[in-house]
Amino acid sequence: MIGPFVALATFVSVVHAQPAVDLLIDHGFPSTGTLNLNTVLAAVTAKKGTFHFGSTYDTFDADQSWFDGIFTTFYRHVVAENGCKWDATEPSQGVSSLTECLGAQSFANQFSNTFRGHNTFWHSQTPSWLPGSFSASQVVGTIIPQHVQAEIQGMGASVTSWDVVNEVVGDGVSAGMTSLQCVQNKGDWPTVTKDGSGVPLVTDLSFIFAAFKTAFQFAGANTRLAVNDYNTGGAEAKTACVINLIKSIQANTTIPFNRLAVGFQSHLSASTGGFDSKSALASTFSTLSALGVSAMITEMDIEVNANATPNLRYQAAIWGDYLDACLYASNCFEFINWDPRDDLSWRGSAAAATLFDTNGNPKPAAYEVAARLQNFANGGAEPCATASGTSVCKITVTGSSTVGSTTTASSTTTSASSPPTGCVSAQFAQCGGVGWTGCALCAAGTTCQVLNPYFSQCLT
Ligand code: 9MR
Repeated sequence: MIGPFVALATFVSVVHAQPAVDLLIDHGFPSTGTLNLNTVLAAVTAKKGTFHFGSTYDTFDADQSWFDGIFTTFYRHVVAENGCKWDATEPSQGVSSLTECLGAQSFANQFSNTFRGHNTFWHSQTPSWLPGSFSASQVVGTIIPQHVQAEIQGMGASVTSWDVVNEVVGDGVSAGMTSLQCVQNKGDWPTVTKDGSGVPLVTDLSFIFAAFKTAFQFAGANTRLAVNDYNTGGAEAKTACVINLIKSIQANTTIPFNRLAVGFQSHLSASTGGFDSKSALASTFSTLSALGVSAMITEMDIEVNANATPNLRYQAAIWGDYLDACLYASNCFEFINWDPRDDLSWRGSAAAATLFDTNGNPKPAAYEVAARLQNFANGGAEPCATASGTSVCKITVTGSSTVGSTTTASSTTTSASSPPTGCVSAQFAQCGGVGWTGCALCAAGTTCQVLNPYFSQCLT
């Protein structure tokens, strides 16, 4: 987890030894070669009803051909890294300018990706005409509703979710604070005249309610409306704040809980205290589920202390645990990785914080993510919390799940359980792939053809 975001954030990296970890890629799931998630993501979507896995894109990103490829085969959901923020979308008061935001959405459409919106309100990346220039009643009554309406209407009903408010909770919050105290603790516009000024402006939560009311009025019927924040997910006081804030929003806007969501940004570090445990995430997601509220991982990246194999394996374990927390939760349908490769990351190349290296090649975390998706799609048991290290978690892959017999950390199982004999798969049915335990024989006139390591199909 990292500290508050400022334009040029500096980070204090504390060097911690990372534990040895056990991964699915140690147990028969591919750890080399080309990755194509299309089949497995379709299978995950079929199981969960809906599921979106993606990354950031802006129209001004360089290396377009790499983006074209990776958003065709791996990331299948787009969020504009910057193009939908207030400075881009309303550069002059009352003038809606959605060129960059629409450009990112059009890129998504071009490659049959889905698209999510980030964001309609943030104290940062505001246009220069805004903070410090208006009264509380102008901000709440006019400025915010106009902006939210123009952006959400302009982007259309297909947007899967909107970060209606981004980073409105303070970093110095403590247990037991009210939603208002949580938000006032932030000390940024518009609860003060401008960021850090200390002079009160909006003295209640009306600016947040105004944003949500407008979003609800103009968003698509299936679009989830989120409170998005960092250093949240587990038992932190800040997590309690976002949950309480969701309850306040529901109570004051009458937006149904099932249209609301909490976005857990998840800017993490692969070091002790740099991330939440899977059980803590599961507990938080379950609290939200009991309300009917969705949970989403919205900006995942993980800084490593060194770009070396043990660190990258630790990174893979944390990524895998966060993904499993989402996959196995009944209310988590979006998982977004912030920046698609290391040299494009806002955390800098040296942080090696993404799934792909500076040459655009998949890192261990990318293979592990593919494996977790496949394990889930196959109906495999949920792996234990791998980031807690091998002294606590050795993955057990049972015969009834996906990749063969029970294993320990030191053993490797590379093949599926023996497929049943005597059964035949019809044309177009699956007949093999990592973890496949069904029929391996194909109907007459078809043969079992390998489409990717995870999926072989009976084809003519
Ligand atoms: O990744 C974004 C970077 O390109 C921008 O310069 C920065 C400006 O503050 O915002 C980054 O994205 C942030 C996101 O919008 C909100 N959560 C924190 C992200 C990283 O700072």
